[in-house]
Amino acid sequence: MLMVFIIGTAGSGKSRLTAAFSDWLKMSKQDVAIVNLDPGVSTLPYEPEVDVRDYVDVGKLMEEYRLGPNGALIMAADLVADEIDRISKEVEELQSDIVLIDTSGQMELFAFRASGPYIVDELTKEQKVIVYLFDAVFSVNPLNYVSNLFLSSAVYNRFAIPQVHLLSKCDLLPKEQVEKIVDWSSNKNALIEAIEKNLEGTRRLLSREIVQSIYKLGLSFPLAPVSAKTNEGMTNFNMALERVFSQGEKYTF
Ligand SMILES: Nc1nc2c(ncn2[C@@H]2O[C@H](COP(=O)(O)OP(=O)(O)OP(=O)(O)O)[C@@H](O)[C@H]2O)c(=O)[nH]1
Ligand SMILES: [Mg+2]
Repeated sequence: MLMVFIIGTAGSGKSRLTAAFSDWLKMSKQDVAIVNLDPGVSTLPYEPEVDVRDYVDVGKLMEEYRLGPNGALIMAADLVADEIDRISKEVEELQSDIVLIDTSGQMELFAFRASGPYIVDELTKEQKVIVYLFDAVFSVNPLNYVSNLFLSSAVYNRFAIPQVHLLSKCDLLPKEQVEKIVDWSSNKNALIEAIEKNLEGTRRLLSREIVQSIYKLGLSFPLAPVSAKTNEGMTNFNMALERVFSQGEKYTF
């Protein structure tokens, strides 16, 4: 089994991509299952085989402990970690070739609290990959793009497992804009040029230094554009996962 954790900032398209990619894989006769790890979601665009909401009820936590939505979500993330043995048993029983795992809307709950890496470690011992989504509309501006680059490096720093980077919702941008962002992702000079041209003062300085540091660390984040609406880029997404699957832990981006 290849376990694919889909991560990205709130609203970046995780759930819809999970649904669309699962449908696409089924059409290509692949054996796929879905796990919903978002305890806070009310409706999903797919039917998950394993659903964390069967274990944790955020509404009840709010009532019982008089918590606000964010406090309840933090508590829910920790309760999911407590239930990990039972959830893991369900996941292990799936025996699908590929398991798509939709994660919390609020990325920081999954990526930056201790429970996230614990859940990823304990959920399964099968091969794992993180798919990090850059929301296309948000990434048009170099300042936002660099902030996202910084976040995806922070996610890599937390989990230290192979990571694939996608530009989600690419149907919402004109083709030239998509190409420009994809170019930033693989061509440092193009990105630095955009920073120099569009940003000023501290923002320019900080953005430039963040990019230089990321490159100095040898991290690279080539982006593959995808759309859950038009299915553009699904073949490339699948090929990126197959590369991880065949190269295992040796795979770096
Ligand atoms: N046009 C277009 N819209 C998309 C695409 N993917 C997602 N959306 C829309 O973007 C919004 C958020 O999508 P979701 O899939 O719920 O995003 P998410 O990351 O799961 O959101 P949270 O879990 O709430 O953080 C919805 O209105 C989707 O219909 C896409 O590829 N193209
Ligand atoms: Mg979602």
